[in-house]
Amino acid sequence: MKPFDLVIRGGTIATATDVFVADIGIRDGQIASVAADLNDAREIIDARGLIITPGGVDPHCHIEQLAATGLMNADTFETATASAALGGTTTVIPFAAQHVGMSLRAVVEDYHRRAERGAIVDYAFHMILADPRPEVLKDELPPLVRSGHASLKVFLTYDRLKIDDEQFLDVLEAARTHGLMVCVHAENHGMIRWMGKQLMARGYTAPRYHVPSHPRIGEVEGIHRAIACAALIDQPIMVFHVSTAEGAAVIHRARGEGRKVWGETCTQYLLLTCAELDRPGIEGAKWICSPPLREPSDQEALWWALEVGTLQCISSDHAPYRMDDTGKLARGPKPSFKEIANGMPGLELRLPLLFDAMVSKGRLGLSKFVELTATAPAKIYGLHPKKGTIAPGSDADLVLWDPSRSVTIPDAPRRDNAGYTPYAGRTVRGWPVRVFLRGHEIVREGELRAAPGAGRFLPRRGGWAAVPTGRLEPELDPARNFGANLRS
Ligand code: DUC
Ligand code: ZN
Ligand code: ZN
Repeated sequence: MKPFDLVIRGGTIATATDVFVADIGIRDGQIASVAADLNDAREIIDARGLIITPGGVDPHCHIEQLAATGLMNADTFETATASAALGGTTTVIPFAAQHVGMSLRAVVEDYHRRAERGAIVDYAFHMILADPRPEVLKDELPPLVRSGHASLKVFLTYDRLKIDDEQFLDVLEAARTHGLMVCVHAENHGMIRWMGKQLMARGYTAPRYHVPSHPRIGEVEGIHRAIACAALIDQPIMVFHVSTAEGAAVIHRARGEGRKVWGETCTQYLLLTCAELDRPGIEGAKWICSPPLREPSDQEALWWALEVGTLQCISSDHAPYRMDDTGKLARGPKPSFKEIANGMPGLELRLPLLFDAMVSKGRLGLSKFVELTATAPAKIYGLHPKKGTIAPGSDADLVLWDPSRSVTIPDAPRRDNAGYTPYAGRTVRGWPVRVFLRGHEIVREGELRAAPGAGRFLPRRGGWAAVPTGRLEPELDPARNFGANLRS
């Protein structure tokens, strides 16, 4: 047997199920062995005292994405994935965003070109369907599925993105046919528009009014409707960015009834609250995202939902807009809350912030940290066991953490293009000091060692065999379930 290319010796290895000390032998970009006393290697790294986790999988981030308003977000694939790498994330799933009238095939090709040029970490895409007209679903979707695209996102709100219930059912049926996961932005559009008008009419225009303009009950209704539509078609869905206790409770109940529903929340809903938007002037715009930041009690409920498995992933929902006329202030220096681009940066700090909260401060612990930020997203989106774990045969995507290092977050992050971070001034304990992608060291001590283009596309098969929990059919059998609702 030829020697290992690299042995990482004596680190504390954390997977979603175990924490143990061992050596990791790497050959040809993959983990070849996890065992004691591995020796025959061209290079050996001493990792004693460090914690080793799988590279993070961020299953929801917006990169070089054109919004329906025509605004381009602040990051390119180069800047976003550099920031991902520095924070220990080695796989991202951004979006290929169709807008009304566009060809889905052309959109996906365009995002492929951009990612091939710029990506520093590995990637797949969720296809956003804003215009699921028959030729898109019947003619364009099947070849895209065959070329490795296995998930979609739809919006139940946003003026130029939202689809109605009938269109949603068409998408769910097409997804079922091809075995795709359907991710949903689930908020009630009419409530958001109506509340926005009421607030504006009363002169409530400051950033903080973004919060009541997305009423909590609107999230509850959106999630409930998404689950009901999915149940009619018998199609699994993932509810993105759950922000409220009540929203999580809807998913909890539905899963208890055997519904095929999964849920994620995001770093910001766990670590920030709507109080951030109360800052004077326009400053609160930095914290505008949708759904909005909520209350401390929601944070507690979301942690609980993660603990018991109601929610399975923590993503960044990285959606960077600068505080200038290219981003948050594109509609003028003093925009109303309705005119401010939604989203905040988060790719780089997702893992360090969560390591601090979950490992250093002890909330849910190391294995749950790995599960929520790497293993479960990899499983749910068809990337496991290549990604998301430390085991023979998996890609050697590894993060070496110094658990005792404390870092105070500076005003602006080092690599993304947002120009600010919502977490400035916080001190976190535990820091990713070395990051490996397929056995190559891409970050050492804050220095990026990989070039744009190093990231690879990760084709995924349709089908839900890899989903970790819940009542999923391993294979698509249209005769088995579909139509039961129509017959009864
Ligand atoms: N909300 C979204 O739905 N997407 C991007 C960012 C945001 O705030
Ligand atoms: Zn969304
Ligand atoms: Zn998003």
